[in-house]
Amino acid sequence: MTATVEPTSEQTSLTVLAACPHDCPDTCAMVVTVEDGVATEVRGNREMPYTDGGLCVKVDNYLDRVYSPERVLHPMRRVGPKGSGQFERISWEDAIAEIADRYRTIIAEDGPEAIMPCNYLGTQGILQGLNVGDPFFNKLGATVAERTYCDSGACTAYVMTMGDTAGVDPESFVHSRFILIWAANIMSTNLHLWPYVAEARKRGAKVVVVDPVRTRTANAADQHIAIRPGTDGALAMALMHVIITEGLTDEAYVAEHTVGFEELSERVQQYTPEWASEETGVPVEVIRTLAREYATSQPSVIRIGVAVERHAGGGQTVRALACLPALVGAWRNPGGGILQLPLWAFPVNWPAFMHPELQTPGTRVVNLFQLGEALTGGLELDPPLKSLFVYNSNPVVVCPDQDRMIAGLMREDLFTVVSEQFMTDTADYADIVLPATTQLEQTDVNFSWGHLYVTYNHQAIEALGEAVPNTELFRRLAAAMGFEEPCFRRTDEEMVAEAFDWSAPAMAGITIESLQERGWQRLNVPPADEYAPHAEGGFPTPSGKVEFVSSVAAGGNFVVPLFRQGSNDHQSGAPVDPLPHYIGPNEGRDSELAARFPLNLLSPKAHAFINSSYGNLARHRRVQKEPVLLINPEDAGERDIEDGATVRVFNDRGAFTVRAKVDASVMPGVTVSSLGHWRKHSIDLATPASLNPTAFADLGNAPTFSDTLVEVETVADAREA
Ligand SMILES: Nc1nc2c(c(=O)[nH]1)N[C@H]1C(S)=C(S)[C@@H](COP(=O)(O)OP(=O)(O)OC[C@H]3O[C@@H](n4cnc5c(=O)[nH]c(N)nc54)[C@H](O)[C@@H]3O)O[C@H]1N2
Ligand SMILES: Nc1nc2c(c(=O)[nH]1)N[C@H]1C(S)=C(S)[C@@H](COP(=O)(O)OP(=O)(O)OC[C@H]3O[C@@H](n4cnc5c(=O)[nH]c(N)nc54)[C@H](O)[C@@H]3O)O[C@H]1N2
Ligand SMILES: [Mo]
Repeated sequence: MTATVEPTSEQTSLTVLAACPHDCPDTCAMVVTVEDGVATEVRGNREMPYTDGGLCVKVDNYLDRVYSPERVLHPMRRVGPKGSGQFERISWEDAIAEIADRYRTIIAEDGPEAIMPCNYLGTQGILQGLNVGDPFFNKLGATVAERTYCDSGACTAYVMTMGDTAGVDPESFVHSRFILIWAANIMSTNLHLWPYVAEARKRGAKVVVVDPVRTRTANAADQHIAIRPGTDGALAMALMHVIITEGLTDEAYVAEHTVGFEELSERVQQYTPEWASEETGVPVEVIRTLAREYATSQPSVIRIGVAVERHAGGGQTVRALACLPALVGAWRNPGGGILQLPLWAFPVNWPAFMHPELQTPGTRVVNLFQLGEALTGGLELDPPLKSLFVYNSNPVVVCPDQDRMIAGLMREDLFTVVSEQFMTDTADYADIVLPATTQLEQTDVNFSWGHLYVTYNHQAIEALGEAVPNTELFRRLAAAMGFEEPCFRRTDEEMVAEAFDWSAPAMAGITIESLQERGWQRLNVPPADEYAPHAEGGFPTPSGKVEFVSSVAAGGNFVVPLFRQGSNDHQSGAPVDPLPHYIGPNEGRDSELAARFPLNLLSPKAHAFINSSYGNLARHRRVQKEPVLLINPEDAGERDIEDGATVRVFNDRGAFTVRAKVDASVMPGVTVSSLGHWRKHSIDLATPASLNPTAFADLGNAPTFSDTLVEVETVADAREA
């Protein structure tokens, strides 16, 4: 297999090693066939053990994306009213000159903080991903975008408890005797983990899923525990209560490798299974049995999904879950412990990509969840925001508070630039649209947040039209702004060389050349069959132990720098109780709000989209089908909602209209409408984001998407009228 970078005219057919660009734990190794400069096939690389030649329903059809007639291929300037989608083609020179001119004027009149980037993980490689614009915006002095969409709260909680350890190698799941999948729909969102879970089951493991919804994953498991959204912390605390009061702890492991067991024992007294049952809706006996089986079936493993953090007490829930494996000594053997995101195993050279030293200390920080408020005067901002630069993200669909976001984007005095592959719901509101390449047209190197392999993505084809990679976009912008630092002139090849600390122990045996040659390489860690990273403790916390009483928590709340353009000088520092505890949902069922809005709305990931990406492509939309609202027959009956009826889902923040799907797979009190469908395809120009709150969870400024109370009513369908 050749790992060729540039197809040449003499070669008519070649294979190029690539890697999936998406924000997904699987980070698949891919092989691209290129004939006469045109990519004709994208498939999984069979040589890579973890992803094993498989792709998913999204990326199997990646060529639909690359060669879509809807690709944005040239810079464009808005000619119609904002949001009308009317643009004219302009040159790159004119686009860059216009941006630089507007920036100079805004900086002169209002200061650089009137400009703000808005980005996330449309592409997640080290070169083209989360941090690609950070040096530029840090140097510009722009408002710092705090981007805590995903796992920020869980990371804070996890680091507070166990430090930045990778946790359990997913490939050692085959050795687990008890697999507890908590708020993760693996069959849709982490497909390549499932074979390891299935193999463990074949060897006798029990698989339990904790989710308000009987998902595909829950269906495939041995047991599904339906839990009220946002009450996971109560269940986790009660599990510790049972384990400690029934003497099911691993006393020696606790004594040697943990801190604060006595305090924890005292703390969990109040969290009885009876109390937790009231809170969570899970029967008392189910809680007791789960605790006993989890503790005594060693090695046991917990796989936590990102969804566990998306409510008011999400951080403390992860704190509690992270304590459990140490309590029962699960870490002693391969396949025991917890898996959140093994990102920490990769010695990524983050400072070389974020350049935090270019940031002026004290620069204002605005969290992206508050962007709608920030753009419409709801936040007291001086200077107000005058320009937004969106790349790698589609905030209209993925950010809460959609109605205010749209109102903000409609502002005549807001200069909005969007770098995109497609005319998304956000790009429609741009003043300038810039064309971005897809993964086949760019170079990248990837860590993974779901396995322990580094992957390399060779550019397979020439860029289509005038599309450029994000790295090139920021080189052009930096040159136009006269930024002289060497980091703004680096080539992609130089960036690859800076991607990792190649001398770190985890990179032993991995060089740029070997990686380019093979396309993937496992980090230098023990084979999965022998890998028990914390059998002898050695946690990267200040004490070197699992901290039930967290010394880091005692220092207050914080956001991991990765999520904040590298800056570390804006930590909120709000005091945090150093012992795990239960925080119920903001929008709880006993609240005054619940009297008006008695149902909870979840907006989990769609099977055939990746966040809102692919939400425009015909084949993916056919697989995903039209957006629906899942509602339990009991709740539907009370509201005279029939299957297939058009319903309006609403709360004080907004409303959207969809078809109802009456479905007992969701528990009573819960409704579900997947993330990712585009606003412009909806019945009345709104998606679940119009109902989602901007409130932060308890730790790491995480979102509270699952903490959304709504009411549902039938309406006459405008489209049928
Ligand atoms: N097909 C597909 N795969 C993806 C993505 C995608 O969009 N589509 N996105 C990728 C990204 S960015 C991420 S972060 C991961 C996320 O992957 P997951 O963590 O699996 O994310 P979700 O699908 O949002 O939520 C998983 C489950 O959590 C449940 N849930 C929601 N709220 C609660 C709660 O309060 N308690 C409990 N116990 N369960 C709850 C939902 O019902 C859902 O079944 O997936 C990645 N993979
Ligand atoms: N209601 C609700 N909201 C959620 C969530 C939820 O569960 N429920 N999940 C949250 C989570 S976990 C996440 S991770 C976020 C995801 O939020 P985002 O990272 O914003 O994800 P996408 O919606 O896929 O938008 C990415 C955009 O980047 C573009 N893009 C892709 N590659 C490139 C590139 O190389 N260059 C440029 N310039 N653009 C590119 C794509 O075309 C796409 O439009 O959403 C969050 N929002
Ligand atoms: Mo995510």
